[in-house]
Amino acid sequence: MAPIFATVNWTDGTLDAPGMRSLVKKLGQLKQVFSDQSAHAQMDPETVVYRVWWWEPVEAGTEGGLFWGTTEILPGKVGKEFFMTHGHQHAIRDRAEFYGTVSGEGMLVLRDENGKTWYEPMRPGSLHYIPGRVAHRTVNTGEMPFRFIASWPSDAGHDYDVIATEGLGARVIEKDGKAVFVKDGEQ
Ligand code: M6P
Ligand code: ZN
Repeated sequence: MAPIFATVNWTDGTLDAPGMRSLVKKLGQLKQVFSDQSAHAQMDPETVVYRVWWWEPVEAGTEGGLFWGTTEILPGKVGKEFFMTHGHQHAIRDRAEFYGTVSGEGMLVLRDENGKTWYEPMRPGSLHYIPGRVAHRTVNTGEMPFRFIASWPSDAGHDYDVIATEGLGARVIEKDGKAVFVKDGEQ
């Protein structure tokens, strides 16, 4: 087998890998995920919220393989709600994932299949194990770009339906200059 070679810059998370893929998510594509629809309507839909660069050393769907990626969420808010990823659970439900923070500050919001919602603070160096069957989303709670590395199984897939129908059961908003995790139904 030919050697598979890629490099990651551990200081800023940038990745250089063969056939690297990338995506950009703009505000216009994230209308449903933010709660303040009127604030969203007043913002430029072309505003970049986050970018992902990732490496697929094996074909998507391969059982037993792994992917590796860097995500950057820009600083910003829609109303009082901080910029965040769409959020997903894995199409193959029992697949787990690692997140490791490179720079900036954020929160990892998690929701299990029983509807229990919680979060883990993300700071440079923090490492997060996301178990299977747990939906997840990341939020930039700081004033700088927030970057983290992720590694997930190549057959995990993404299921965005849970976010569209039920959300994650909590939101991260700014209150008195601080990022606060507020469960649905709480003030
Ligand atoms: C991380 C990984 C990716 C995911 C990305 C953005 O890099 O979990 O699999 O695609 O975050 O998250 P989302 O797919 O929810 O927009
Ligand atoms: Zn995932």
